[in-house]
Amino acid sequence: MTRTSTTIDSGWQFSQVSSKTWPDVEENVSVASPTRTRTSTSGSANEADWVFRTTFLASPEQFSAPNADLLFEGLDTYCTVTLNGEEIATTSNMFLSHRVSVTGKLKEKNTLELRFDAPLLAAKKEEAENGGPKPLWNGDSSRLYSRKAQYGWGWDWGPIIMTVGPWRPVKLETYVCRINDLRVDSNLKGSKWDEGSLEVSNLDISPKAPKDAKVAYTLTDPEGKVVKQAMNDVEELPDWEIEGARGWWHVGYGKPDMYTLEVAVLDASGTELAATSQRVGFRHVEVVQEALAEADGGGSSFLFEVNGVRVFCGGSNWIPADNYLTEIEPDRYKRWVDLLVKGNQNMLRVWGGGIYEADELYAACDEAGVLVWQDFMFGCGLYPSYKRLNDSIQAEAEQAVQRLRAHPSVVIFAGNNEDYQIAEEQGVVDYNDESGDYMHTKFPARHIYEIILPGVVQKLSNIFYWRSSPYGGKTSGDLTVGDVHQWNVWHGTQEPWSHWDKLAGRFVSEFGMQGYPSMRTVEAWFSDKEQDQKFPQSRISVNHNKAAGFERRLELYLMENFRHAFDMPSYVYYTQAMQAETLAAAYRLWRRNWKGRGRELTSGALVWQINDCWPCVSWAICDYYLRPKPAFFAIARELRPLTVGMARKDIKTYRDGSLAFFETRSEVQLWACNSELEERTVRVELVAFDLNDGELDRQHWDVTLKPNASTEIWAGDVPGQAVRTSDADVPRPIVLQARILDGDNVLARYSNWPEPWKYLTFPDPGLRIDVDGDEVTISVEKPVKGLILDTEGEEAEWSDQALDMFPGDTQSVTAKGLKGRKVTARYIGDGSA
Ligand code: BMA
Repeated sequence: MTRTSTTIDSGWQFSQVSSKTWPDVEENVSVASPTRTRTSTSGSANEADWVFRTTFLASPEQFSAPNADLLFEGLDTYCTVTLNGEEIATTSNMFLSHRVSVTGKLKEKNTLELRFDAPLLAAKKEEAENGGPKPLWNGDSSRLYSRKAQYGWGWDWGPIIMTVGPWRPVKLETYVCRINDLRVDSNLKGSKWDEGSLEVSNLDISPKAPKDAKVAYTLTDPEGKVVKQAMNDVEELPDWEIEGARGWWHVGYGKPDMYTLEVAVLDASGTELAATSQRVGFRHVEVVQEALAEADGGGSSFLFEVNGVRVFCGGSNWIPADNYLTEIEPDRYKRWVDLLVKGNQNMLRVWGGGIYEADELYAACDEAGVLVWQDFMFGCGLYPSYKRLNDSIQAEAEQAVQRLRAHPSVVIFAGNNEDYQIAEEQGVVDYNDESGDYMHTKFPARHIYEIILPGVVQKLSNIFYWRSSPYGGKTSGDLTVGDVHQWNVWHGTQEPWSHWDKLAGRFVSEFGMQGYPSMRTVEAWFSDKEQDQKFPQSRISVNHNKAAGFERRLELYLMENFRHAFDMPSYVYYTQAMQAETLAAAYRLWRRNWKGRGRELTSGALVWQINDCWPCVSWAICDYYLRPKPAFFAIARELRPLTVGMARKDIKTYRDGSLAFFETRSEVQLWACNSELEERTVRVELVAFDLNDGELDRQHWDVTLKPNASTEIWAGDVPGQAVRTSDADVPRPIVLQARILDGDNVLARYSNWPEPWKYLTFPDPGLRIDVDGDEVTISVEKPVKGLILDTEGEEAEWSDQALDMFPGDTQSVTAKGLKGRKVTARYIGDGSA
């Protein structure tokens, strides 16, 4: 007897059936067609009902099969499903897949109809009937009552676009029996991390396999060679030890090797009835929270240890890659993960206001050795908790965990995004209440985050569960326990970026700074008729930034630091340079806090955000079209295995009890970071250069860098900088460059400039750019800050950007596709402002 699986993915016709008549209906075509048609919408589409209709043929074989199901992998969201005029399902959770038995209901020619209620109206009704509006950040409060991707209600980086439709495939499946669930736990241990174990603890066959059925298990190694095999009775589940197993190693520490487990259910005659396969990564992950010394600020660490290696997680937050999820071609996920790896990042946080992502994203992370932090889909709100909603969430969580636990990349589940933070803001959390009975408190969703979700994660996986991001300590903002979202740069107290060191947390799972996307992306906002709108304050430009108060915030950071121009290309340049500087400083200062075993004072920095869901201005470090902003490269430099860092502080000391008598010294601290597991002996060189007077000082240290830690190298006065005794004493414009050298080889470099740059008078730096095909060689006679390169016409793919240049230190970058064309350059002090 045969199994079949047919995807019903074409021929959908859809129409608006709302009783309301909206203007511009023509434009309001559906936004989630499975045919990947780019469609447009306006606000009113959120408030219309839609019907999707298709016909499909059932073959004689499918027709007579003992079991036939329609599998809806994702219906967005409030849907009534009708097959041949008979209602067969109603749905209200976009994150669930639905399997509906249609045995005996198929005809030769079948009509399948999906009627979607307007999501906004359905959510509002749900809200009205179950407790009414509750506090939230971003969007309409009805979203808290809806199991639909929350960002569709609009976010501070995305428009309001509430899609409807079958957003994942619809399939007709026929079978005798099928594998409904398979749980495989794998682990790695041993002094050489080469002893793997694999345990199958659940094989759910539905309907029950026939008597005398057998199950064949085959494990193959990464090259496809069979490592283990068994032919078992149905109840007999494999529990295997694999000597000499190749571990799944995270990026930077080895190969992310994966095995494949194939499972087939056979009847007594050996005919295959059902089969499945799963990739298996042997790895051991722990989230370590160890007490830290009081001298180090106390509290506890929050770090990931993979196969015995403690990891500083330098990575990004991820939002859905499109407002129209059906638009995302599978390869786009891989391209995003390739970018992440190119940026030397090792962790991706799938944020709770989006979706449990496509398998392709996790598969790409598995293949690349990228660690995934997975939120459950709740964000920025005081969510309700009541029976029907809880049941839906329970089912959603079970499906998500069953699907995602098979990915070695997934190392943590977090209950939500910022929901404890908002509860604290509202004064409704009582951390002394540990009764477990939360549904009737003012913070009912504790029932979801502390009872339902951990229950599911613990029952169905061995993955670590954390109740929220951020969470831990006295409040979710506690810098000494758990993770934090550090938004006191940009939001909050709007600190200067030089304060990142004081703002460090044990694990910073969010922080960010906005920057414009590439001018090429900006150009796409304006039609031919709208060219006069191409300035930062135009209505069209402002529409492309959804963050409240963005003008004030961008300008605050620009004004404090730059003399800047305001034409569009200049605004693109200056916001990009500012974003690059801000974010690189965070990674640099926080990685310094990774001081070795027992002193992991900061163990992670995940930038908000790597991607966009449409072409806009946001905190993203790469835009919607996957164009990296300069910040992407600046961060990549801070996450190389070897880096060197400096911090410069002015220290003012008063004497004689008077404010009139003081001394201001400029101190510099110098350190290096090494993420390799071996210590490394290198030369660190420090050069001081006065912008007006030339080189002042040059010194070096031969030092051994600790393995997988930062090493402090030197601290002292900025060479050549006099002590100032009056506020009228202008400090000399001394730029410092530190490099890690291995002979003539430059392993790392960093320039430290006197800030703010707005006070500096920039001399002509004697910038020289030589192009040879796709190779670009740059040299200067005087230091240059924030060099961003481009070319006219077709864009090139740059290997580096936002460079600081120093005399006597030529740098080369490649620009794929440049093909010898002329390079344009912008830098701070280039005369544009
Ligand atoms: C965060 C996120 C998002 C938001 C971002 C920028 O904390 O969780 O909700 O987009 O800040 O404001």
